[in-house]
Amino acid sequence: KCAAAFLCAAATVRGAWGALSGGMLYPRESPSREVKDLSGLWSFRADFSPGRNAGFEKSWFSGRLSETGPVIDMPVPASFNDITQEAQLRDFIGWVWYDRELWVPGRWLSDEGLRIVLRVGSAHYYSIVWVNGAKVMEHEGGHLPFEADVGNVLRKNPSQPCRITIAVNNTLTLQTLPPGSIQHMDDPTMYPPGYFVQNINFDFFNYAGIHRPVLLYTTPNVYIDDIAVQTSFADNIGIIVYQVSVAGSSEPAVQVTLTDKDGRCAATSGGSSGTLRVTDVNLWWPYLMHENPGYLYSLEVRPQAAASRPTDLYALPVGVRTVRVTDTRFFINNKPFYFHGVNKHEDYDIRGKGLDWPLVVKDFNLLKWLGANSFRTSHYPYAEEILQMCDRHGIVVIDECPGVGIKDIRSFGNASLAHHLVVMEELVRRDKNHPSVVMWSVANEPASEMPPAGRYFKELISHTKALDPHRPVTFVSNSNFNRDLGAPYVDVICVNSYFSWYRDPGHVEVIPIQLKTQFENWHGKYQRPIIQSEYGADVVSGLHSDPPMMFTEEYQEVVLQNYHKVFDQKRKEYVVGELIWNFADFMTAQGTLRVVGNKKGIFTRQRQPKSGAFILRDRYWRLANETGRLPPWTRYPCH
Ligand code: GCB
Repeated sequence: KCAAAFLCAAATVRGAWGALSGGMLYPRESPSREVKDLSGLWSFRADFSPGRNAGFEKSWFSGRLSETGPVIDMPVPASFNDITQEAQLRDFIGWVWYDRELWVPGRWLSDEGLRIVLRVGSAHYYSIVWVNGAKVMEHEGGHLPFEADVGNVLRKNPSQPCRITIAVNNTLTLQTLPPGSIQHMDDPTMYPPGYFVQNINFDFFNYAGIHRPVLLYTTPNVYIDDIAVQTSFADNIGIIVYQVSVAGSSEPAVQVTLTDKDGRCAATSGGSSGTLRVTDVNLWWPYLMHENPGYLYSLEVRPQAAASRPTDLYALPVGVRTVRVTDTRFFINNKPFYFHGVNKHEDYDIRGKGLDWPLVVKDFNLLKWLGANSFRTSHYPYAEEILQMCDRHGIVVIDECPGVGIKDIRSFGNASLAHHLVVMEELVRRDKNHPSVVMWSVANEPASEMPPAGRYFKELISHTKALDPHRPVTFVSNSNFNRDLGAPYVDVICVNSYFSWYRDPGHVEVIPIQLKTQFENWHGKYQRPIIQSEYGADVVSGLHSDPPMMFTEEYQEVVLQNYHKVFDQKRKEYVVGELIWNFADFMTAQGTLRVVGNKKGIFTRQRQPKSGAFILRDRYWRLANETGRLPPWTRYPCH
């Protein structure tokens, strides 16, 4: 099989799974750390050879990419799929190659006391990285960062520019997250020789490439490798339990200072672990729950190196808040919290899933306009920069891993579980200190009624709780409540349903009875709080019909209103949240059910509101005014 070779190439480089080493602190500048952002234009070539293996056979990494064949300009960060006019590249499966050259500052190279770290914010899906032709790292999985100390490689050739080569393969297998499979079409009367497609079980375009910034950054050789904080409070005293791991020294003394928003010292401590107490603490509150949401302190950590060596400094933003779940309520800071929010995607015209600041800021402005206090990172971890915005603006996050489309029984085996556990470790390692993250979601709509799902989710959820005992864990279900083998292990039931859409299309009148039955069944059986984690209807923006018909703006409105009636009854009992599917229209694979993508957005893909957005806006501000104790001047519509 022609395409088998490139799968083998992916298989031979696999093996990076295993114990995680080191922390994954977000690269921040400080007096001891410099950051060089390599965003911009890289050279690019997709390997269209039949086996997709020419790059390895001909060692494309050993010189400039432009020396081994034609290259095009490719922006980083961005998905490569929509950058050119070629359908072949849009739908490409296999290895793509990026490279660029840069000069590393001379003082970085001459200072042997510095580490120089190369970090990729995320690349989809399997990546191999070379510096000046020497392999420095491999990573399996999109949506999460990976890095390596490249100081030694760079110092071998200080007078030459440095060349970074990154090969990325978007092939999915039954053991990857998300899973996928390659199907070969062997009938020569129907398909050309070597024809194959990649099948996926998820409803968003499988964008690929280098999706987040590539950075070079420095730290001293004795450096802060990781910090973990756990917060709580008693009366007006905030309590921050911290743990610092310092690398490069066997017994470092550590000095910790907490400063408030105005830069005033709020508490100090010494030692690599300890407890800080803050009097008259400003708690971290969600947007619309308090007049001063998203309050962040800064935890400045300094290990004491030998007098002759430079001292590292890392400043971690810290929000003091608690999260707690009972069988009917979700509490933040001991107050009942109701999620009135959205599901999102990292998705936009041209750049696909590439991090894009104008889009990020526009989306936060729209969330605030809408009165949304939360979102789920459906269906994979979002950029750290987005979570930092959530921390600062008080937007609450359900942080989901890329466990989407687990539908094949072969994806519940030991290899899949082992990889899923590593991905959860990577996710918790990256996001554990974000006050905005209040719950982990380990999967979306897996086939959780299949026999192996019981053991799979039991292990996955208990492992996640062991990684982080302080946050609830869920997965998002659309299985039958009675046959869901994972539900017994979750802290909060998250359920998706599309009444009057996929079932009973056109019959909005069935929504109230079916939704009420859904809630009563799930709560009756599991005695857990419930979030309606998806509901909605597709709208082709600008289509109208009265009485409403599917795909018109009026139909989305009336679907929403029917759901809302039942939410209002059940939120008095045990429903703790509602998240619309979806915040904005987004691209999907082509198919008979999709009109240039999924149109269930309340905003178009270009972020213009459909009429459903105004229904939701009225509702969310009403909910906020009811539950949030807002001062009058912040209330809609004056906001
Ligand atoms: C779902 C999925 C989501 C889809 C959505 C839909 O249940 O979780 O990924 O996009 O339904 O619109 O079909």
